[in-house]
Amino acid sequence: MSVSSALLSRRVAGGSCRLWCVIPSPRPLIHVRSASVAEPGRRRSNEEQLWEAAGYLPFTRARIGPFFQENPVLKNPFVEDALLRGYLKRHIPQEVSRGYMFFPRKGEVDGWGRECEVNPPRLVHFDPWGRRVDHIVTSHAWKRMKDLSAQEGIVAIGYERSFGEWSRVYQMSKLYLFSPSSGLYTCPLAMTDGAAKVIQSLGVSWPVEDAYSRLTTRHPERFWTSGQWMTERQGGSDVASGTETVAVPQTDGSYKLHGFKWFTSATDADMTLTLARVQDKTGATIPGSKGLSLFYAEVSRDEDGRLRGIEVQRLKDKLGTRQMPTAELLLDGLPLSEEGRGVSSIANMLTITRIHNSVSAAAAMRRQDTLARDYATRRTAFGKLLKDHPLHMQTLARMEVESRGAFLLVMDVCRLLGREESGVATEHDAHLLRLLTPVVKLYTGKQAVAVVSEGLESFGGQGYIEDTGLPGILRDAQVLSIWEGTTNVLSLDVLRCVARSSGMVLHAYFSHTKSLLAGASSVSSLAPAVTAVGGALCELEEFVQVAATRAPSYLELAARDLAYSLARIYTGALLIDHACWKGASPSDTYAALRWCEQDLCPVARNQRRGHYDSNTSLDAALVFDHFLNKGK
Ligand code: UCC
Repeated sequence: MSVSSALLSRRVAGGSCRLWCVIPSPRPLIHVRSASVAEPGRRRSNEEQLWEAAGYLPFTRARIGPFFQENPVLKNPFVEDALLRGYLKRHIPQEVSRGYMFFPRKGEVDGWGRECEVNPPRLVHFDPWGRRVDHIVTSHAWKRMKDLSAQEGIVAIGYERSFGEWSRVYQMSKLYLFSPSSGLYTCPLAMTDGAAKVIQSLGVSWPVEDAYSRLTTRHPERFWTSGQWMTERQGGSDVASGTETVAVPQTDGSYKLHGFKWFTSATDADMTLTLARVQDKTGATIPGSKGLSLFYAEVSRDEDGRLRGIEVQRLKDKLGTRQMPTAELLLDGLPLSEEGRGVSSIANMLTITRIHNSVSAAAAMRRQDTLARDYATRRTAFGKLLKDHPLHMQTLARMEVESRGAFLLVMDVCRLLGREESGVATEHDAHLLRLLTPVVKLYTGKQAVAVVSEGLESFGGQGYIEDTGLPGILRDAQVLSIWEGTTNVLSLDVLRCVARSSGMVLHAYFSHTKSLLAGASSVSSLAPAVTAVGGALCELEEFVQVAATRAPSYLELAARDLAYSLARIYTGALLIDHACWKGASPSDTYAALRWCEQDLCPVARNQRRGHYDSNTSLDAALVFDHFLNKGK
């Protein structure tokens, strides 16, 4: 059989031009490609002419061939998410029947989200006549996101409380669906929700009363977003000593604010909550946390279009979240109306924004899983679809387990928040909420980066191509472990709440986790998972007993591992509990089993290895090794 007839028979049999690559070719592929730029005057061989006439050289004469990889398709995220639907059905069945109301304009919204990414905000410092105006120009899509957020009640639902103690779960489920399509509009929404919570908890009075109604309205024309201006040049973590901004009392009882806010997200907000130190008559301020007060300020412009009391120095050039304006602001006489209680007052906002952050983290993982799963049904490699490669499925299944765990952990914290806000929380619930807020934020922030990165890889090279929209998901995920407290700062917050509650938060944790396990004690299919979580809980209790006898530095070194252990054990218990529900699927059981196979209690493991005893100097020596060995 001649080469060309062999090719013909293979082509007919395979029906795909990809087969050209795997059969012996008379010429290397590169020669075939170069035929489209044939050397002048060179006659094509008879063989080449024959192949071309038969149409078997797809890459000749600048033709790029007929094959195009199918892109992943985003279907209805609510319908596609079995765990979300199951969770809502279990807890708020009436909402499931209205489930399709989540995202009536899904495809359209996704397009706006993309537009926010490709048309990022820009800063116009001067008007055409040279006057300083500092306009932050945002895309049309960004403004539409604001209207949509109001209409869908993404903040309002948390305050309307139509679903009683489940209102936060309902609100955050909507946010979870909206977040990956929102073009980062979830950031201003997080701060808006946090500001509403602070105003409500401090007691509403004029002019904050009007602001509160605007933050929580469903009417786009009245809806306001809020900023949270905390971070100054000395850093975002150590707010207590890093805040230089001063508030100068005015004769009418208000204040003027002077300072430099170094990292203000969603700078196009209508109002903000911010921290400053009140100056006394001599101009002195009190240092540290005790000297900080919380202020409310409206962001407005004078008749010349100039921001009142604010100069926008520049927009930040960030790794991701470019859809959202983050600026450096010089506050020079910003009028303020209310004085509060500083850090402890803004802590309510931190709780809310940290929960929002966690919802966005779980949502980013889910979005990546959904896209990767769809792609696996479209992409063929090594002769079969990706979904038919067990190793690829194992990878996606591991991502799925992480995403499911994150979702249940996040929703459980939302459940606790809802209980607290609707007045049905026990003291035990309140302790659990305080402990789990930093835990869920720090753990899901890290998980999101890992899962989204893995998901990107599952697209091969296409995952690295900017206009697929996939790289942006990874860039945006990276902020989740940084914003609203880094992993270590939040680990220390875990220690703070353990200390301030004299251990009561841990007591609530142990008893609730045990009660979750108790419900599964007779379910044989879950036995390995129940044994693993039960064993890890015992290890954790032993760790706590030992740590309580040690110096604070011991616990500080263990803080991150402790937080991870709290997250993994509790999430394992939640997965087990969900798998015991009568509507659960075999996949729910499998997810619980897989989750519980990991090291659930790293703090016990590292304690046994002596990691918290005396190795701080060894850690430092390792990190600075090149300095110490210099000149040797
Ligand atoms: O601004 C930023 C960008 C906003 C973007 C938001 C969008 C996110 C959503 C995205 C979705 C896609 S980023 C700013 C980031 N900065 C932070 O998050 C701050 C990180 N640092 C901390 O969390 C620190 O631990 C501090 C600032 C809280 C530490 O301050 P202090 O003053 O040193 O802390 P103290 O002295 O321990 O606590 C002072 C008071 C105490 O109450 P009182 O005075 O009543 O005894 C504490 O119990 O504050 C209370 N407190 C808390 N209460 C401290 N932390 C908390 C807490 N987490 N919950 C409740």
